[in-house]
This record gives sequence, structure tokens and C-alpha cells, in this order.
Amino acid sequence: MLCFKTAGESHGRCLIALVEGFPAGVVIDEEVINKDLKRRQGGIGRGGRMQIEEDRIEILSGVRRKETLGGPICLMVKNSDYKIDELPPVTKPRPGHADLAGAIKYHQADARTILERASARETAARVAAGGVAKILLAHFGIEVFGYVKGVGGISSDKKITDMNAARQNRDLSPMYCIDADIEKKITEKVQEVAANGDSIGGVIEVIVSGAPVGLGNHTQWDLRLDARLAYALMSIQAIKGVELGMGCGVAERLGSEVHDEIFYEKPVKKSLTGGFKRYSNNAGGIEGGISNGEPIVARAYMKPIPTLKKPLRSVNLLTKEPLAATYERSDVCAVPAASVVCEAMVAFEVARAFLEKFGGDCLSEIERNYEGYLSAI
Ligand code: EPS
Repeated sequence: MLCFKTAGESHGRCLIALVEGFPAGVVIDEEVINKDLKRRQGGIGRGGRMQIEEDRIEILSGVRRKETLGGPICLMVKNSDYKIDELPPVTKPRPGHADLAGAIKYHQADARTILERASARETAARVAAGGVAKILLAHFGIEVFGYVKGVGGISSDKKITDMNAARQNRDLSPMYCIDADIEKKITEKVQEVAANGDSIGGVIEVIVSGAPVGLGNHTQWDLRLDARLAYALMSIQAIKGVELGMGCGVAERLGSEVHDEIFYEKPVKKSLTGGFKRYSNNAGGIEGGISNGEPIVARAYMKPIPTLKKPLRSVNLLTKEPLAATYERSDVCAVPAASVVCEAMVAFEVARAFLEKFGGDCLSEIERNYEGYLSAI
């Protein structure tokens, strides 16, 4: 089964992603992954660390002459700011970070032993793993697209009708938005928040287009695709909420306003749904835990980064005296960066579901399985 683990600390030697269960015969273009790593470093509101790092992968195993071999793929991102042994102890836990709960749990007087691993720097490894998954999905015409929908309550409700135009807009936007008006307002907001020594969160939307009906499974709770996407997104540092399609809005509406009515159009060529279509996509492309062939639409809600220039009240871990929480440097807004991480996590989970359904040892076997399925439906 496709899976990955990460290793590494924020100021350790490097970050590692170990991807297992990936088929043989897939050409890995490192630059495609490096492009995502660069995007993860960007966006308005990023902190000083991003001036130090230039995240790039080194493939340590599982690939020969650019093609995957079917064995574990080990991807490394080096840390330029490698200084973990020199860094001072952290005794002033930051509210909102793992510092305090981790220090108590691990019986540590130095929260650095916790924060080095809890830090969102780990997401560089996730983007590397997700990049491999995206390359596989792209081979089957499946694209995973993440963008910043809103920051601090300023949100775009622009409907995406053309994925290419949306991608072009996002790639030109320093805030990874698809809506220029909203981008301007968000940028001003982030600048204002930065000037006040505060931080701010936002909403990320991820759209998976080109996925066929039939990914995920209704027969067991942990096989449901919607549940798996929620898990994947919620596991990202600072994500506090996830919704699919109409999301929480379904609780306020009637059944007749929520469910996506069905019609049929005889397909002229192979179709992702066998010709069954919908008048709307409030379900966000998943019904009963199974993809229904419509675009999969997920949203993740990110809290503001806990490290504040104007620190919040805290307590010394040793003396228990009140004081201000630790501040070294931090992002003011990491929502654009998180959109790249959300994209990676969704891509990995969709690729996992895809391989469960069509999996084989090598790419050509998966191609046969997929073609056979599309012909059959
Ligand atoms: C991050 C690197 C970190 C932070 C940020 C994410 O670098 P440093 O701690 O050296 O400044 O900028 O981490 C957090 C937001 C966090 O809460 O830990 C990165 O590479 O994304």
C-alpha cells in the first residue's frame, strides 16, 4: 500500500520523506517537485527562515535513471539553517504551539526538544512526498490544485470554471489567490497584521479534477475517501477545520437544496463517470465515501501561526513565573505555503486510493487496469 513517513527536525541536518508502495516505471522529474518546494517557501507573510533556505530534493533511493524502481523512495531536503545542537533551550512555551503539551508529556524542561519536530518546517518533506504522488496522478490526467481562498475573514467566492485560467492566476499571484480583488485586500491585511506584531490564518481550497468515479470505499469507516482527506488535511500543522463541497453549510439547508441531481448523457469517448452527470457539485465529488467523478473539493481552515512578535502571556516552564512567550522569528501568514502542503497531502491520499483501485507493480500494469475499468463503466 502506498504510504509515506517523514523524518527530521526544523534545525536538524535535513528533512526526509520515505515513500513506500510506489509503482515502478514512473519518470520522476525532480524539477516538478522543486517547483512545489519553492512555492511552499513563498507567499506574502513568510518569515526570515525562508531567506536562509533554498529547499530542493535529493533522491537518495528508489529511482534509477529518473525512473522509479518499485522500492522505497527516499527524498531528502537539506536544512541550510542546521544548528540544532547550538540552539538555546526554550523555557517560555508559546500558546497555540506544541511547546507546553509536549514538554509536559515528554517530561522536558526545554520545549525545543518538542518544537524542533512539531515545527511546520516538516511540511517540506510532505511536499516532496506529495510531489511524487502528483506526478503519478498527472499521468492519468488527474490534477490537484490548491489556492488561497481567504485570509482573516476576507474571502473569495469566485467560482472556478476553467482550471487552466485558475492555475495561471494563482501562479501569478504573490498570495496564491485566483481573484485579484481579494488578493489586494488580503495583502493589505497581512501588512497591517505584520505591523502590529501579530499573525493571521485563512482558508485554503483544494480541487482534484480528472478523478474517476470509484475511489475510496463505503464498506468500512477508515476506507471512506472523505474521511481520509479530512485526516490528511487535519494532520497539517495549524489546520483546525476541514470541509468538503458545501461543507458545514449542509446543516443549514434542506435536502432538496443540498443533493446533486443526476442526469445521463451518452459518452462520446471514455468518461470518468460512465455518462452519469450532476447538475451541481455540493457533495464536493464524494458520496458514501466514494468519488463520484465530479471534481473533489476540499477546504482547510488554518489558524494564525502561534509565534507572535508581540508575544502572548505564558509561564516559565521551570520557575512557573509569568512572562512573555518565546519569539525568535516567525511567519506572519503562512496560508499560501499551507496551500501547497494541502495540495500535497490531498494528492498523496488520492494517489493512495487510485492505487488501491487500479494498483499494480509497474505503471504499464496500472494503465491496463485503469483503461479496462473506464471501458467497463
Ligand atoms: C518553517 C520553518 C520555521 C518556521 C515555520 C515554518 O523556521 P524557524 O523556526 O527557523 O523560523 O518559519 O515554523 C512554524 C510556523 C512553526 O510554528 O513552527 C518552514 O520551513 O515552513
